[in-house]
Amino acid sequence: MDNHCRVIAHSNIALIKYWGKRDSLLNLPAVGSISVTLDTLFTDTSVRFEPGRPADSVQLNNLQADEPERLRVSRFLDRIRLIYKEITGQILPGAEVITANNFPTAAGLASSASAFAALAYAGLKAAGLDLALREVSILARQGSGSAARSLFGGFVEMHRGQLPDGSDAFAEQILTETALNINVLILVTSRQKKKTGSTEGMNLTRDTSPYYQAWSDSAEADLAAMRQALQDADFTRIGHLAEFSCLKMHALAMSANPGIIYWSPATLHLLQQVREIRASGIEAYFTIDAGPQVKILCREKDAPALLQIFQNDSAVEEIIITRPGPGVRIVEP
Ligand code: 2P0
Repeated sequence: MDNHCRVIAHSNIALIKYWGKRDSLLNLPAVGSISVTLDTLFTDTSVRFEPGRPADSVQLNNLQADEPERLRVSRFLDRIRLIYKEITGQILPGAEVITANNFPTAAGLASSASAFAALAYAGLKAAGLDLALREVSILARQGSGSAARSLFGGFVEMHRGQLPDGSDAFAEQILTETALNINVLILVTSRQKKKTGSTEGMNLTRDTSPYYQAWSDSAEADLAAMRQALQDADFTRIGHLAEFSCLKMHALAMSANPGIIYWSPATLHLLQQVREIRASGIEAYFTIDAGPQVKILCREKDAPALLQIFQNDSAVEEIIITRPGPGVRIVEP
């Protein structure tokens, strides 16, 4: 067995948002989602199963991971150990995991998406298991819902699925990374860790929001509309649908009890800026994940003008320019 594998997986941002779980144990989403994989943001992860190693060790961003982080990785590797045992009848030893993000962790830049996509792919390969990407996405989903999408490049749909075992809750590519000439500008407003994690926020929303049923009931229509807009390469419709889904998700989170507010004053200021810029003729649209950063969708040709505007905005700490990026890949055998 070649017991080592190092991979890179890119982050993604949802255009049609995932929020809520139909099963917490298997981490099955209550709604499907559609995302774009981002070329600039990635996680680089190496997994080495070492005979005789009793426990997994995890290094995260050049530091020893704290115990909750180590446990989350180790529990995920246990899922790979289970698959390995089912297929080979043998036991996989402990692993050394070395992983690093090239962007701020846990500040609404979807670090868990690229992290668990990379861990799933590297872990399976290191174990010598050659699963189809659809199967890898089912595994990655169990680490983090958005991770299933990060295995694929370009525009990706995650299916909610109907089956209780989650075998139909997988992700797949809808359009390649070269299909549309768009940029996603990430306006970083804060590098602090968010207060309410996504899992916690989703569970609270499901348990307390009076709007939760309406959110679930209307998801399929949003997904169908975005699928069609992507097929038509209709940037205007893609942008409007992305803003709609983003505001709907945040309104849902705010309607939990106590309400979850991921925005800062800088976030709201930037949303208003985007709409003003749009009114002035540059087609820009916003989306926001579970954090205060604002992501702007624009046509490639408009990115320089938008950069100029936001570089001079004191609400913006940093701007990361991204475009649709590739799927997971091995960087070292
Ligand atoms: C998304 N987010 O579709 C939504 C929109 C954030 C806002 O998926 O609980 O870390 O690990 O499955 O994937 C972030 O949540 O949540 C997320 P878990 P995840 O991208």
